[in-house]
Amino acid sequence: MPLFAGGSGEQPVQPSYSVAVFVPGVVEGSPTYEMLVAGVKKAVSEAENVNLKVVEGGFNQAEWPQGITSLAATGSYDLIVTSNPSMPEICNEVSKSFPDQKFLVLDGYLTGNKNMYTVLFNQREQAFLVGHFAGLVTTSSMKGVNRGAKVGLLAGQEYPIMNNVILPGFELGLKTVDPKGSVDFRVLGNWYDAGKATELANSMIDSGSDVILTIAGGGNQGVITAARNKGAYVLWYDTVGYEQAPGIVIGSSYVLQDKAAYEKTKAAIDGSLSFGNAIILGVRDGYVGFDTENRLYTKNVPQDVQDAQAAIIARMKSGDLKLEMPTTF
Ligand code: RBF
Repeated sequence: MPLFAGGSGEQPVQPSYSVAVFVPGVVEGSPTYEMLVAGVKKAVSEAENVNLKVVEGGFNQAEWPQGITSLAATGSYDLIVTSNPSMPEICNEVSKSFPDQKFLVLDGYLTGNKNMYTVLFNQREQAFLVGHFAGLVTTSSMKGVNRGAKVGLLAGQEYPIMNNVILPGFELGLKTVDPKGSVDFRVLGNWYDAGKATELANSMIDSGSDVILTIAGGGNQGVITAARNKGAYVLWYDTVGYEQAPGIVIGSSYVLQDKAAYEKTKAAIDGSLSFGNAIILGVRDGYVGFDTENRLYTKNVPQDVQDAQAAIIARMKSGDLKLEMPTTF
């Protein structure tokens, strides 16, 4: 930071620590990034004299390495915080040119960089739980549910964790309920186009999906629109989403990315974060789950479906059902 900010003659307050958040995309509409920013903000607001800058990197992914480089090149930030599975590699590259820069990367995994700390969530457990619930819904007698056990998954884009962890985890959960179940997997191609998401969701519903998991950022709203028009159901993924569309968003998993962002940023500010480590947080740690408490869930989901979902969650919590998160995808 410049030592003398302003020229008013007042004694400038030198921040004791500076944090930059790089959002690879835009904050609005993406639950995972909303939680990232909220968590870091909370940690900064509780600390004394800590600076925070939030930068939106936009949807052009080719520009992200330059965005991280620009932040590191200022030399002004003690910590750069970011999130998504592509960011550890990008930060690792930038780290080679700025060997003093520290990074905290959420929703990603990388070992072997002494200046980086990564937090990965067990998305295999998360996708399994929501897939299991999709199976219960599609085989139920709930209003609007058709014969057959076809369910949808709409992804913003394809990436290794999506293709090799989330999709298979979702499918495994579904097939645990009905071995004949199938997933209609579609890709939006971006993380913002709600109009195109409505078209894709319409097509999924028309070809037999009665419940759709949407992991598409701002595109998620388009899936709600289609489901509302056609009498289908939506499953939310990163944050508890029942309030998004009561009675339509019928099930929701969550990751406590806000809590993790808060705790790890706070530790970095305190000087107690052990950079060089990569951790994985899952159901048994309390950072991944499926929300069965929300009143819109208990009101709109039939009791037998609730009971069956509660039973699988209990098996995962007790350790009876184990789904390891891979670290190579
Ligand atoms: N998720 C979002 O909600 N919004 C985004 O803009 C977004 N952009 C992503 C970009 C890349 C390159 C990758 C690999 C993932 C992105 N995700 C995004 C997905 C996010 O990291 C996470 O996997 C999902 O939110 C599921 O937890």
